[in-house]
Amino acid sequence: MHPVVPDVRINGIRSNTMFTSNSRIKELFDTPFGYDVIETILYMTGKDISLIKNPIVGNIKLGSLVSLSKGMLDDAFIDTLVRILNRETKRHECSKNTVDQKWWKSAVFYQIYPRSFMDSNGDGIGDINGITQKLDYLKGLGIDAIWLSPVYDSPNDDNGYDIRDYEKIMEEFGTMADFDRLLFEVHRKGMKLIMDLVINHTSDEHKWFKAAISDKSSPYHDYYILRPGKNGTYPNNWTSVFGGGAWNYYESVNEYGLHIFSKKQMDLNWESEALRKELYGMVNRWLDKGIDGFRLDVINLISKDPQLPMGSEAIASLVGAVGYEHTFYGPRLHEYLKELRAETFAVHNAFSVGEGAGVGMEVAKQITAEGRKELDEIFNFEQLDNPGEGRYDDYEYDLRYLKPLLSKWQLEYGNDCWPALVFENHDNPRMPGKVSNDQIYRDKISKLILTLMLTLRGTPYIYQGQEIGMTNSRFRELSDLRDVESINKYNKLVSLGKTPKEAMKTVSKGTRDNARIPMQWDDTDHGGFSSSDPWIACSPDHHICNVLEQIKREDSTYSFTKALIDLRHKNETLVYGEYIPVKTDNDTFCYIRKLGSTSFYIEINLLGTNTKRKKDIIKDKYTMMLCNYDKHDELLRPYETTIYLIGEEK
Ligand code: TEU
Ligand code: CA
Repeated sequence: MHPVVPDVRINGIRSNTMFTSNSRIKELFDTPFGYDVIETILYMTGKDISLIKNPIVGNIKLGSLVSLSKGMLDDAFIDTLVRILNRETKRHECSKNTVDQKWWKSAVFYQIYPRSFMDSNGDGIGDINGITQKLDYLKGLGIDAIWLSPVYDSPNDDNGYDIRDYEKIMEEFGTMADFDRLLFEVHRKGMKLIMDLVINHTSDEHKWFKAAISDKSSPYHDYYILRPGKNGTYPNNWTSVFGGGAWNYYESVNEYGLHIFSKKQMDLNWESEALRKELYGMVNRWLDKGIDGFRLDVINLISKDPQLPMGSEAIASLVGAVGYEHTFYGPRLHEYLKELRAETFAVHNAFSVGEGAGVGMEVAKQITAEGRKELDEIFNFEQLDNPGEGRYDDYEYDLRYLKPLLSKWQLEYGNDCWPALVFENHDNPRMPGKVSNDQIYRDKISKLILTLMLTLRGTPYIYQGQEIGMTNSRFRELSDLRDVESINKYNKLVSLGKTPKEAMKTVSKGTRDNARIPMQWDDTDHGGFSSSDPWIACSPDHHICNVLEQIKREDSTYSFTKALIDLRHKNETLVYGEYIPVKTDNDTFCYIRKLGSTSFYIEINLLGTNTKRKKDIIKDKYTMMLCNYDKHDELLRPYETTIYLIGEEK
């Protein structure tokens, strides 16, 4: 059982570890969650830490925030905050020991979204044999490990993130024999393969769910979060991340089932030990096949507060879904992660990277610090949008925000935690399109982002197409969209009074389909992806941006990526070296990576205008290793990124 929060007041004195509404703002700093919340607020509002250090602010009692916020926050909010603060009351103390070397720390990962990568049989849908055909391409680029988005049997309400059968391959993607061959070939070529593990929810077509709603006394009933209504309506006010309420009604049992994502993605009840055992068995069967690990989908959501308390509207206006505060860092999350690891990954020495949307750095430490034996790495997504903006918002991404954010993770994440470096994935529009629609800078920006990923400390996850600088598409009408989340979003906007054109403008910008258009292999009709019409339209952009053309061209994004990977492979300094920030103005991001007597200097212009170089580049001492311009210049040019090896002065 999870620990029960003990009485928080002993003889009227606050015990060392427990929080109440009488705790003061400055005390939040002691806890991982409190620290993250304060950091996020400061980051979003552009304020710095001195605000909290100010005794007037620091001494404010949490309970007083209700009246101070003029109705923005309520007692329930403070109550929830206190509850989460008490979950882990001490921040993790990072180790300063030398970093423990692991294959996944030095590996360059590549994410494949199978539906859009390569279609081998001409039905317009990417498949497993298509991936196998392209392994030499990946090997040629220098990729060490592949993360495969879900390939399990699924009705595809959310493109495979709604699993119907964990132990079967989706028919459209091929067979288990195809998968085995892929795994064999990946290993034969000296690469690793990790799979996506979606164990927060299953499809409503999964046999467990069907049994669960057929009969309340079925042993599977307890596998899901099925509850009777309250006062003639839903069990609580939670909403789905994909829009609308989070509950479906099932007449057969006269109960409601929880779904944080689509109506067909039913949340599993991790409180059930039988369910957990069942999941571990399945995970172990995959690991027995020899796969090298997993990327764990929305893994921070698996523990829900079992009371299912009402969600705060105030929080919902910030995070997008009502009730998220009761699910994103639940009471038993750490316990479940430890158990999952011990029962599965630890037995097979397998790698685990979790997806942790909304998880800040301090909570991330609790999840990934080596000694705690939970996960190896966690994805956080703060870098994907500017503070206060979301992917549907109409704004131009300002790269300058990256510097304080990335620097913080580089300097403070500790030697017993290892960052994951992600800028693109199947859930977000592409970076070059976000920063600037100006074609002249597209390749500079792509190369800039890749430089960050391959020269900062952490494991880089390149998303398919990122290596050629693929960009966002245009979706003109509803029928162009495929993603359930954006279709819901469109319908909601129209129901709120937007014209179809206005709604499409917003949705087209932020839709996840931007990242899901077919991989651009060449400039033929379907971009070399398929011999027939693909399941989602290709972008005409494949005529100017494709693998075939870029492989041949020395100054292409592809060639740059390959050279970057090669540089990293040949220089441990870029993997394990110390990160040393170089103090400059906000418009440039410069740092050194140093290991033993080897140092690299990385110089990046975050703006689309010329500026002065920030350091004297002594000719004899600095050897230019890579640059996104063809020759060196006195000025640091728009979005320029240059990597130098620093040697002894000659
Ligand atoms: O994503 C979860 C997640 O938090 C997102 O980034 C999500 O796509 C976004 O918030 C929606 O508004 C994971 C998968 O990566 C995503 O493709 C799935 O749809 C989702 O989980 C549900 O399985
Ligand atoms: Ca196919």
